Amino acid sequence: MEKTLVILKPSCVERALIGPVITRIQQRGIIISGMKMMQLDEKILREHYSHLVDKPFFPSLVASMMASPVVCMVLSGVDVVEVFRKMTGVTNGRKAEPGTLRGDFCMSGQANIIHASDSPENAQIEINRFFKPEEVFDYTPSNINFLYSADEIK
Ligand code: FUP
Repeated sequence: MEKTLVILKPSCVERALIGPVITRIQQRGIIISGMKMMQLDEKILREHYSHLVDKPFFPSLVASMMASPVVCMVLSGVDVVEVFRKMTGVTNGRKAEPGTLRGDFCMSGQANIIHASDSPENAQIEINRFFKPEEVFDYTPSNINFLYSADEIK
């Protein structure tokens, strides 16, 4: 089943929004396949945000991502990368649609509570960056037949 990498950022952890965000993930029927708290450092953030290192906001982005521990998650589901990007909403929380996680829970383009992989290819790279293989659990939840029809998961 497709997987995506999600980070609940310091703006999520410090604002006590871990619970509400996880509730929305589970209410949607997305499977949690891995989850751990981590303190990120500059090395991993330079890799993770390599497309942004030349931006003027990069130092403040790195500082914001190191301001507290984060919660890293691997989520599984059919088309989960696309589904979860839609649930996340656009980068700037002020522009994100109500009903999205950013649109409901934040007001910032940097303190925007959550990271979500933007393609299946990047998801695999990002999962390998933040998780060891033995930290990702490829189990089938007992309610799987109530999450999908048989032909959707064959
Ligand atoms: P997204 O995929 O929505 O997380 O967006 P990007 O990969 O473009 O940006 C990654 C992070 O850089 C954002 F989540 C927050 C930070 N950022 C800023 O701090 N300022 C900006 O103007 C744009 C992005």
